Amino acid sequence: MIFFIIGLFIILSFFQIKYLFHSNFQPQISLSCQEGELAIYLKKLKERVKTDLKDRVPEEFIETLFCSSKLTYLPEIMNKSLTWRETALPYHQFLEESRLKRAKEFIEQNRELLKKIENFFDVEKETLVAIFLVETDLGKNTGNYNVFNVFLSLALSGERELYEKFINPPHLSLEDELIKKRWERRSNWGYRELLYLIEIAYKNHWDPFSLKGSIFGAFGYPQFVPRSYVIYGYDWNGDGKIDLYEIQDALASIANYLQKEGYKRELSYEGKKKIIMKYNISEPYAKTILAIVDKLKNESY
Ligand SMILES: [Ca+2]
Repeated sequence: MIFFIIGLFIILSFFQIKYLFHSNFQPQISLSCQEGELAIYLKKLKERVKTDLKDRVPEEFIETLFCSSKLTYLPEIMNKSLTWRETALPYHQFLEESRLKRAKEFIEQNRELLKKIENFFDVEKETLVAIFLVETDLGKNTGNYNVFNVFLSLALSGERELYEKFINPPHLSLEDELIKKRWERRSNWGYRELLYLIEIAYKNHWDPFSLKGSIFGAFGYPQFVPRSYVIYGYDWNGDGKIDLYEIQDALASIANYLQKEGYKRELSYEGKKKIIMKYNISEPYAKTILAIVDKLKNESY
């Protein structure tokens, strides 16, 4: 009997450890440019960034960033990036009456501003507010991940040795060609976004470590990644800065994004869906946005 209990305990412990490792265990590894096993990878990345941002960002700025005490390697980001399934997200919650009511109130409170933006970009105010609602719950939830460390981590996870040491669950082996391709794409993307972020931070005098966002580095009310900030960010209030945490700039930036991708008020349902999927490449997302638009236009709360 005693052996049975010990055996059971061992089996349970094993499952618990396994569960913790795969589901909740999210290591954060502090990085130092001076010492530690990751210093060599950090240095390599820093030199690559310096080369790619030559003549655009001074080397001293990059040196300071890559020696910050806030640098952290988050292996979970690459892991999540490889397994993310947008279709599994509970978008239906955004069609709950209480949320729609708040969206409607938001339209009432900002009617004049929304109307001006709508006419200027030819994007309905309901579409702007629907995106604002789904992305950040009307600005309530803009994410808690350190955006700089998110892109730094994706770039570092592109080092095969680091991937195999810190991530590498059996179902995401780089021996699998499809996984390998996705891994390369995701780390290259993270690296490019890191470059954009460093350049934006330098030009705008931001501390990039103060920027918080989603697990994949989307920040501000519209949840833009740094590249989107550069291409679609819009200074609506004319203070010389594009501030995605400021309501006027944020709404105009969403409108500018959609317009630049071809959105027009007169487009068909399918036409609009296609453009919204350029904002977020997910059909359930686009359908949810359009369902919210329909309710905001046609129902009173
Ligand atoms: Ca502004």
